[in-house]
Amino acid sequence: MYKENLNKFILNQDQKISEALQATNMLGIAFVTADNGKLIGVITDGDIRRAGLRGRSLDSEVSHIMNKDFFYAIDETEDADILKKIPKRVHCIPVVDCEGLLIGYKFFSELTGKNALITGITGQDGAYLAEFLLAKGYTVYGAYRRTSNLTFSRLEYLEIKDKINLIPLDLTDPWSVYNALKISSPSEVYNLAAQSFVQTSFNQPQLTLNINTIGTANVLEAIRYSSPSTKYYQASTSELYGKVHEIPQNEKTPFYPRSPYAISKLAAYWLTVNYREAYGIFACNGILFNHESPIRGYEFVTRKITQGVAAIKTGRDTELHLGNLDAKRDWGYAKDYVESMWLMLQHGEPEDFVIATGKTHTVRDFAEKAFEKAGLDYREYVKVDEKFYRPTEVDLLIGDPSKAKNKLEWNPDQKTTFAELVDMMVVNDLKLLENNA
Ligand code: NAP
Ligand code: F7E
Repeated sequence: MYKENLNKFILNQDQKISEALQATNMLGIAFVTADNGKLIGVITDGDIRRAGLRGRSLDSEVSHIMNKDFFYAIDETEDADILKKIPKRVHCIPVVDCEGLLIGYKFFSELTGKNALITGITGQDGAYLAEFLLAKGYTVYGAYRRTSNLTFSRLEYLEIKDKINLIPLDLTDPWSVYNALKISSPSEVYNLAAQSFVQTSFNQPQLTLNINTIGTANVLEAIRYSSPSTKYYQASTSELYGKVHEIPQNEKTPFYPRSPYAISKLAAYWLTVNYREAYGIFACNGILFNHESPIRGYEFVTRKITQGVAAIKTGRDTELHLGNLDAKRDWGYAKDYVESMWLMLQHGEPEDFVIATGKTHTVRDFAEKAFEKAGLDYREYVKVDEKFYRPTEVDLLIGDPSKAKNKLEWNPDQKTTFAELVDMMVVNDLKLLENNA
């Protein structure tokens, strides 16, 4: 019964469903995955015509999966037209393993590779990444946590709030993570949510570990059990290098974390590597150096400085209290950096990448430039206050982004410079305070 009308072809993971359908000229389709969840072929049609799998053919009985609930009519047309023609009751497609056993269902949109789930959507990077993915045509699901004073101000600032499907999620609650995956059925997950302020991690180490480490395990577990072909981005950090062993720092530089934040992110880094190696999940660490913007949180030093400059310039304040002015950071622009997150998940193999400008500046340099932009001399306004010192400091960070340059074609030399970044942030904060006069 299977020998007739046999259509053989291999569906490559990057192929669009429309191409697959054109190749088969079929009415129904089931996708076949390997043990690690990767798509390796298809079985076509409600009549159980069989597709070959990398030259091998299936021997087992598969007819039981092709019941009429998953049968639908499809033309050889563009995706949007296909979608319109699918009967309403069909929401997903059966997925079978190499033995022909049903192991789950995939949403149609998932197979077209267009759904992305971003945790930490209310944060700086979440907002810029959502803007970037929307422009690429993705359906974006943004996960936010319940707070008493919920704000989507960054999404409103970028005028994208209405374009995002918002899902409640707390990274520390495994079922909410699982549920978010179920609702969004993503082909890519960007795990950006975190307790991200280093200073706070010294006062709230357990909370930091819970969110950043256990939270990461929760996302990876949910992917492993419910959606193993979903690609995963982990927001790793230059803080892993801490007391640096090498200058500049690259993907091979040993880690020496210097705060509970960095330690929590170190475990999350290794969880990501381990799920890649143990379960074949397409999981990448982006080791991003500091990146800032006009929507950076006010507690981080760059925004604290630019807001301070604006407050002094507009007569609202007379001094700015800072901690260690000698700390050196490799600062880039957040909007440039989110592109690299996406590039990592489009790369042929899951790997880890350093993203940095390759240049470093002291906090003093930043303050000097920011005050200068407003026509002020920082030495007259900046006061050093030891309460902003950290118990253990990261003195010097400077990244070597050569691997990202070569393999992802992400080139910091074509991105926003340090001087442009400082200017942009000062101008924005001045405008905000002037408008708020
Ligand atoms: P951010 O502005 O502080 O945003 C953090 C996000 O995480 C916020 O949306 C926050 O929600 C959310 N969040 C915190 N706890 C959560 C929980 N328990 N459940 C769900 N969501 C939670 O940070 P960012 O600068 O955008 O950074 C994004 C990621 O990159 C973070 O993981 C950070 O550690 C990492 N990273 C940042 C940099 C950088 O320079 N920006 C560099 C390297 C790595 P609320 O709005 O409710 O607080
Ligand atoms: O501190 C010094 C401070 O808080 C930068 C996070 O996004 O980037 C960020 O972590 C430097 C430190 O960022 C003040 O001691 C001086 O040396 O802006 P920050 P961070 O700690 O580098 C990494 C890559 C992340 O992953 C994190 O999530 O500035 N500093 N005076 C000060 N810092 C603050 N916040 N406030 C001061 O008054």
